[in-house]
Amino acid sequence: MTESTHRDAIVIGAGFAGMYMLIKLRQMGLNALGLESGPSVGGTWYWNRYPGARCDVESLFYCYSFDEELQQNWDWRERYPQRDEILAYANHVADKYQLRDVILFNHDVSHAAFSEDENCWKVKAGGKSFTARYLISAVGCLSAPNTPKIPGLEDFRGPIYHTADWPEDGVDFTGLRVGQIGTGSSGIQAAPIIAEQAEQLVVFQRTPNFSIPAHNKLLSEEEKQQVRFQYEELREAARHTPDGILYDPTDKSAFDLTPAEQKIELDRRWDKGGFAFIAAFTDMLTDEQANEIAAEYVRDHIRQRVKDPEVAEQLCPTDHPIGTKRICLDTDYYETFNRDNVQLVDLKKDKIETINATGVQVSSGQWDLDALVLATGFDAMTGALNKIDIQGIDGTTLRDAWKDGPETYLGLTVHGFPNFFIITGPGSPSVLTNMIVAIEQHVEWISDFIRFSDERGINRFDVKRNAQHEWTEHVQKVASETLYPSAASWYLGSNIPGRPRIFMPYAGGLGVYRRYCADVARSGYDGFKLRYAQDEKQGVQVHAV
Ligand code: NA7
Repeated sequence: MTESTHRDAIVIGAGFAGMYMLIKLRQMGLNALGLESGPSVGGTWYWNRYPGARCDVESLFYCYSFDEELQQNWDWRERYPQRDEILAYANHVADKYQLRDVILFNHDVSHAAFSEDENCWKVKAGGKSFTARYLISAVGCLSAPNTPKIPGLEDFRGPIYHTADWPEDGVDFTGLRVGQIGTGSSGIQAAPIIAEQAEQLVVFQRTPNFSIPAHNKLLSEEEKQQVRFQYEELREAARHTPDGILYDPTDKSAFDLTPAEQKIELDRRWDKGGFAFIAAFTDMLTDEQANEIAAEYVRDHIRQRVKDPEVAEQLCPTDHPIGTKRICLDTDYYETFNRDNVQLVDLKKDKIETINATGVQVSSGQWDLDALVLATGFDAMTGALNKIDIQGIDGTTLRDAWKDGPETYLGLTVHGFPNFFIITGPGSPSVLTNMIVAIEQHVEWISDFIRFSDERGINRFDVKRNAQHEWTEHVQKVASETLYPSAASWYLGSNIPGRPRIFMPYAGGLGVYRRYCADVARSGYDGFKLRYAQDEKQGVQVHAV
C-alpha cells in the first residue's frame, strides 16, 4: 500500500459489496482504498459466527457471477452455505484479486466530510486522515447489531453474546443454563444447536416468525455440474427476477386453484424447502386471503411438529402476513421445543420485567441462567451508515438529512452529498433479494457512472432534490401496494425505538429496478446535476436543486 493518503475513491467496508467495488475500480485503473473496521474481509459474515450461522440463499447462487473461472472452480459443499464456508470464499476472492493490498483493516471510519473547495471527501479512520474524489459506502444492510435496552441487562453476571458479534473462538455451553432472546433467522438457526449442547435453553420469544424447512444437504457432484454447465443463462435469468433468485415461478393466483390444488402446490414447495414456498401464488404478498392460506398451512405444520399443543400455538405467528418479514429457513427449529431441556417463554403474555445478576425476571417468575444469547438482530439498512458522521454540503449530516426516514435516489445517491454512492442503500431492492445479485448490479452501475464522468471531464455530481423525492415517493407507493407495510418488521425500522416508520427496501422487484437504473444511465444520468472540470474553473455553481 502506498503512503499517499489521496485516492480516486474510498470504499467503506470489505464485505462482498466493498470487495467487488475495489476489484472494479482497480480494473478501471483507479486508485482506490478500502477501509474496514474488522481485521479481515467478509463483512457481516465475519462477525456473525453464532452456532448454525448459514445463508438462506443457496450456495451455488450466493456467490459472485462476474468471474467465470471463480464460479466454475469454487466448490460449495452444502445446499445452503455455512458461515465458515462463506468466509473461506470471501478470503479466496481477496487472495485471488490481491485485495488486501488496497484495504486497511481495523480502520473504523468515524467521519467523512465533503469539502466544496477542494472537491473531495475528507475521511477519518483509525486515527488517520484520507481524501478521495469519490466516497462509496459498502457498509452493508445488516451490519450494525441491535442490542435492546432491556432494564438490568448490564447487571447480568454471566457472559452475554450477541449473534452478530460472536466470539471468534466460539462458545462452549456444555452444562450451562442459557437464555436466548430473539427468534428471527439468527435465533431460529442457533437454538437447535445451543439446545444440543446446553444443560437448559430458555427461549424468550416476543414475536413468533414463520419458518420453512431448509432441507439442507450436501450437494452432489452432479447437482454442482448441472448448475456450472448452465451458469451463464441461470445467472442472467436471476438478474431479472423480482428477488434475484430463480425459483419455480407461478402464474397462478391462489384463487385460480381449488383448495386441493392449493395444498398440492404448497406441499410441493414445502417438500422442496427454502424461499420457493413464498412464490406459491402470484398474490401471496398482495392479497391477505391468499397469504392467509399459506400462513395457515405453515401453522398446521408447526402444530404437527411441536408435541405440546400450547407451545405449538405460542410458536404460531398470527400478527403478520407470511413473507412480510423475511421468511426464516430452519433445520429442526420447531422440534427443538420437544426436548426436555428447552422451554419457551412467550413474552407477549409473560413480559420481561428486568434482567438481574442471576437471570431474567418475567411476570410469572425468575429464570436463573448462566449465559445470555441476544439474537436481537440489527439496526438495519441505515444503522451502520448513521454511526458514521457523514457531512455533505454545508455540513449537513446524513443522520440529519434522514431524520424523518432515509431519502435516496435509486438507493444509490443522496441529495446534498456529492460524489457519494451507497451500495444497496435504502430505496433499492437490497434485503428483499439475493444480496450478491443486488451488489453486483450496484457496483457495475456505479462503475459505469464513474467511467462516464471521467471520460467527459465531469468532476462532481449531485442528485437533484426532486428526482430523489420522486423516487422515495415511488418506493413508498410500491410498498403500499403490497402487504409488506402491515408487519412491524426491520424493513420499516420497527425494531428500533424512535425510528421513523418508513418502508426502506424497494419492493418493485430487482428486474424492474434494474431497468430504472439502466434508463437513468442511458439518458446520460437524468436526475443528476453534473459539473464539468472546465465549468469549475469558471466558477459555475453545482448545487443541485
Ligand atoms: P431479526 O430478524 O431482526 O430478529 C430479532 C429478534 O429479536 C426478533 O425475534 C425480535 O422480536 C427479537 N427482539 C428484538 N428486541 C427484543 C427485545 N427487546 N425483547 C425481546 N425480543 C427482542 O434479526 P436476525 O439476526 O434473526 O435476522 C436478521 C436477518 O439476517 C434476517 O432477516 C435474514 O435476512 C438474515 P420482534 O420480532 O421484534 O418482536
